[in-house]
Amino acid sequence: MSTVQCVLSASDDTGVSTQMIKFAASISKESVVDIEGVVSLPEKPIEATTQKVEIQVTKVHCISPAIPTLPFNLEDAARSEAEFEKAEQSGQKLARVLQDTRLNHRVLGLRTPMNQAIFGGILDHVEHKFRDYLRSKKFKGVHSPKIISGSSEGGAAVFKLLYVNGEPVCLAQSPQLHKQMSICAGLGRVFEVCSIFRAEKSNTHRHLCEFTGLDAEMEIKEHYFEVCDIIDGLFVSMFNYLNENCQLELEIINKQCPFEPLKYLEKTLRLTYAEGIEMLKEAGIEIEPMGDLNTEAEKQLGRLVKEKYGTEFFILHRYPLAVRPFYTMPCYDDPAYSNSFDVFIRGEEIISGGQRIHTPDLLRKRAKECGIDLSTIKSYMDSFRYGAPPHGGFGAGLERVVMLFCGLDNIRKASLFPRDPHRLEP
Ligand code: ATP
Ligand code: AMO
Repeated sequence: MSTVQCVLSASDDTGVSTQMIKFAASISKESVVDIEGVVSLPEKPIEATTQKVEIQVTKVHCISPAIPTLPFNLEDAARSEAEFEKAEQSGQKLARVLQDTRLNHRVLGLRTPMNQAIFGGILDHVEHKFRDYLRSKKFKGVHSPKIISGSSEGGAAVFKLLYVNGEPVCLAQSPQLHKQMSICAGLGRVFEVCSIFRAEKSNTHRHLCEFTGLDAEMEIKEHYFEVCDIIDGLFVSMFNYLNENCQLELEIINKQCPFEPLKYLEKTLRLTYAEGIEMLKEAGIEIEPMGDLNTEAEKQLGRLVKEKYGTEFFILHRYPLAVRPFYTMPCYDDPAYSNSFDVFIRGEEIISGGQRIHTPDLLRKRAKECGIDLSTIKSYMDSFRYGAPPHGGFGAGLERVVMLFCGLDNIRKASLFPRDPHRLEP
């Protein structure tokens, strides 16, 4: 969507009467109108629009009026923090539109230039590039079931419901099990873009209860770095594409929520988990070496990596096995570690992945050790009994990719109709 200034000047030349001007002035803000007119150059540049031209209106017809009093003013919803601060310093009081108010009236809130840039541009490009790149590497798009018999990731964050026959079932926390089963079925390389359901209990700036997963799975020949190579090529080309082709959208977002362009290398940096822990230790941040990184440690590591290597996008691999899901392949040389990785943007995780266990005995052993009820994943376990190739893959969250690439402070800004523990509407 773009904006253009429309001007009505009463004269015999334009055919515009004073009555028509009165009618136009009575049309409420945000109404849908049909305009006819002549495109012309304005006398001076117009700041509030995205067009350099204006329209000298000759006819105006209101197709669908908006209610006279809107829940909030769109100009207020589109202001940057800097504008508020400037106004406050000069003693002016501008109306702030709180996040809940914007989300309660999402259809209206989505009409701000920033939201149009995100939802009418960036998100769609990210999804398109994801599919496009993977197809160019011979991945096939698949769709797996979202109603499944058990939790696909372990843990408590699972939505439970009753199936048509009364049997308890779950909403898929990821396409993990079925994307692996697709590889067992001989599909070679698959990807899926789908809804993912997580019964997250606490409200954070980066967790949603429903989000869009960007998942891929592939046979590997020798090493999980083959998966990292795909991630590297995919995300670097995606970022290059966004920077080259979405300049207007990024400028619009930057105007309301200023951010520094993402720093990334043409060949993505890979660090081992142990190297990451060491960097944190040298900076005086003590982390249990075989434990998981907490949110603050991830942030600090992102800062240290940026300082040392000049990148805000990197892969941290060879995680301790104990902090990874049951399906993760232990390292061949040291089973306390795993052939797995997380990928970070600006010190926050956007991707998890790794090599998976493809031998039934080891898989059963790890599932038991992780407290998984084997009866809920029977058909998944059986898939590995008919011969299964070594394989690996990854999953990213679409909204997180957009949030972090654009430096947004909240994932809700990258979700069209967000679902969080307190929000089921609209
Ligand atoms: P992701 O969803 O990004 O894979 P995760 O949150 O599932 O991440 P964890 O490794 O479980 O991954 O957690 C990473 C950090 O996020 C930890 O510090 C954890 O405490 C925090 N965290 C995870 N889930 C939540 C939540 N729902 N609310 C608050 N903090 C959370
Ligand atoms: P994981 O649980 O780390 O891994 O999720 C993968 C990616 O999904 C995104 N994500 C979320 N986005 C928004 N709200 C949430 N609540 C949320 N939780 C996760 C993140 C995260 O990196 N099966 C594995 C992936 C794999 O190994 O292939 C998995 O689901 O961007």
